[in-house]
Amino acid sequence: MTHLPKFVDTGLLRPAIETILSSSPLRRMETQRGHFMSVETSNCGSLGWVSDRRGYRYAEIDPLTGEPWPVMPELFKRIAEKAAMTAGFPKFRPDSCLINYYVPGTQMGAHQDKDEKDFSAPIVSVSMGIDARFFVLGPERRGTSTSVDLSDGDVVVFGGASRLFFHGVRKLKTASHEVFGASRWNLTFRKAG
Ligand code: MD6
Ligand code: FE
Repeated sequence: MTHLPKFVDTGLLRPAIETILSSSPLRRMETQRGHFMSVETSNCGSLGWVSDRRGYRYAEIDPLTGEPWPVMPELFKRIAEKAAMTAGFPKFRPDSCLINYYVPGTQMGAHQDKDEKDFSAPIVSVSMGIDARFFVLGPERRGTSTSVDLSDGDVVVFGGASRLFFHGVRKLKTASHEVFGASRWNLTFRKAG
């Protein structure tokens, strides 16, 4: 795992996110067990990550709108590819960007990202807004975790051995960011198809 602190000027991303969400709004996805995630989610790119009572998968169509997901902005691609290159993955070409929206009190449980076809491609994550404590386990869900505090503009690249490590986000503390207010955004870029 590579942590690139302050790699992105996130203010530049905000208008693009607003445009995406005006077509494919944020929503809370249901899990196979019938719980709703606390984090709100949308996607852009040719494939989007979805979860419902049938499980997790990538879909070409947004189930909320019945339309394809919004196109991935060139700016997003450039940032993701540059971060991947910096971390040693020069061939990374994302076809999917998952947008997660957190407010204080929300969290993301320990999970593995394994719905993509090719695990040789990394996942690039961009954090915006208030800080979060990201935790990383290993190839199994148990054991002691390593923590990384992620701030606005930080990028994490999960590739190679860490690609399938379990990880998550601890419950967000109350905080406010000058541009994003009491919220955190995370973009994860994937080669899903
Ligand atoms: C988050 N990130 O930071 C959640 N997954 O809000 C992830 O789940 C993640 O940061 C794969 C690779 C990098 C990540
Ligand atoms: Fe993940």
